[in-house]
Amino acid sequence: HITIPRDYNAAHDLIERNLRSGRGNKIAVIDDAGQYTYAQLAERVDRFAHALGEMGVRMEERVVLCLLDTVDFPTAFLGCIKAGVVPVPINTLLTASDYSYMLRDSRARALVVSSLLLPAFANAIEQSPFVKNVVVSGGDAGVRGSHLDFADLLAAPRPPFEAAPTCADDPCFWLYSSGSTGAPKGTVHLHSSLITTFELYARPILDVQESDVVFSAAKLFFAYGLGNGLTFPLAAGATAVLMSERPTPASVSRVLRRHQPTVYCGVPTLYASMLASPELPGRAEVSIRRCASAGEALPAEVGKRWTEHFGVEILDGLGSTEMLHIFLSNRHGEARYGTSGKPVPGYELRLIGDDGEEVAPGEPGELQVRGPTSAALYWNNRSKSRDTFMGQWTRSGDKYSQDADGNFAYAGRNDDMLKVGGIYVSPIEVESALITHEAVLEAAVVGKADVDGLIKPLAFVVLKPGLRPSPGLGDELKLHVKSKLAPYKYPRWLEFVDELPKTATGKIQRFKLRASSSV
Ligand code: 3SK
Repeated sequence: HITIPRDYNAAHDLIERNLRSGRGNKIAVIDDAGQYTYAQLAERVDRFAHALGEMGVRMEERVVLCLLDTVDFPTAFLGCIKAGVVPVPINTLLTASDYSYMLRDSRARALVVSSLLLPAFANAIEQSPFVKNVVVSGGDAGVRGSHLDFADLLAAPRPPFEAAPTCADDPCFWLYSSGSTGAPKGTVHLHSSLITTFELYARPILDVQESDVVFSAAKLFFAYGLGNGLTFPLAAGATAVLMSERPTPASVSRVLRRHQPTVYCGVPTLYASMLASPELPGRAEVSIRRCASAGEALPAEVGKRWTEHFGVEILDGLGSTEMLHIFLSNRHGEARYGTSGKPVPGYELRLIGDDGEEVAPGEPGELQVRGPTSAALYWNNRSKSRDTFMGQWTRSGDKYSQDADGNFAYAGRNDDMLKVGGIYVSPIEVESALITHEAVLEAAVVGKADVDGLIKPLAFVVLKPGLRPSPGLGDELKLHVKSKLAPYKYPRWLEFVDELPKTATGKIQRFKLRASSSV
């Protein structure tokens, strides 16, 4: 049972517990450019909180953060929270139109953005009636006229910043969550939730300790990465390693060798590609003692091969943006590969069938979860909030079954969403991008497992009358999707068909396409 006082500020807690425990001189964060002690991080957070006030950003207003993983992320995220301002970290891989939507939907008063990502915001900033300040991180001399430079904001000494008088149930930060239809939903999380994910999952299950060096290949803008790479190390008084680069076998292996993390958090696609890579470090070259995986179900073979190589199990688990972090997980010393393990104590799970009742033992059903870290609501979306947050229970959208030993195994999605490299992809969004190509009459997208058993998009395309399929056209269509959407969403395979299977009412029968694939 976790007791959090009513008057509570999450950023103040995550920093202050370390200063109080004499960890001021301990390294809190290592990034590509340097390292920062807990005292330095505290100072940066306070200076950023002061700067928000000077920009005219007030308590409860939102600030969008589109930041690569450097020390500026925890600085801005915690600085906002300490000031009672609500940070909204967003995916750094999205398109200009996604960003336009998020700036308008959140009504963010300010945007904090990495200089490399700024060009994608040009129109979004201009079109937003709400954004008053743009702060650019890592901008060197490139920060333009009215934009502010992150480093300049932190340059001058300031007095300690007194944390805003927030309470445990106040909105603390948002994360955007996507569904198969409709725009992404701003998922509103409360101050009590960050530390609760540490107390329920990271301390007892992942076993994060003060002596650990923690590295998350999943980025901080994901709920999974935010916990692994920021909340957990700070809550434990450990050291977080941040890497701004895209996680690839080469970049991750470099971090494992250079910084010797003891806790490593990845996603199945990356575990699989590392195992196939010549860059994979040998067991004696690394110090990992705990590994976690989430984002999509970990294929059993990938888990077994990793354990054979490093002598460390991967603790595969399931979480969600709505529940903030992992609520179902394997345990150290008893990982059951091919399953997501058992409920994390503090969370309750149930499997619901189509009739609305709990399913019989062994049968698949929709996984619903009850626990203290559930988000409060989706911003400005009453109907989807009511559909997902049903009082005490939150719907996961995933189908699971439970075996006789109590382990839960993934059995597919309730909707048509795909998880690609741990990130949700809506097939409808990919289809919509395909049909903007002049050659395409209709398209349907489903998930297909690759050689490692990991899901990637497969597109079925009907061409306009008179056009002939060719490999060249297939490649062109893949490139076309890449140019319209975040690149990870493009179809890895494409099949030309004469028509799509449909119901009498015109709905695409995706299950028939899944069964019919010839690639
Ligand atoms: O995808 C997951 O399993 C996950 C885990 C932790 C936090 C958020 C998510 C979506």
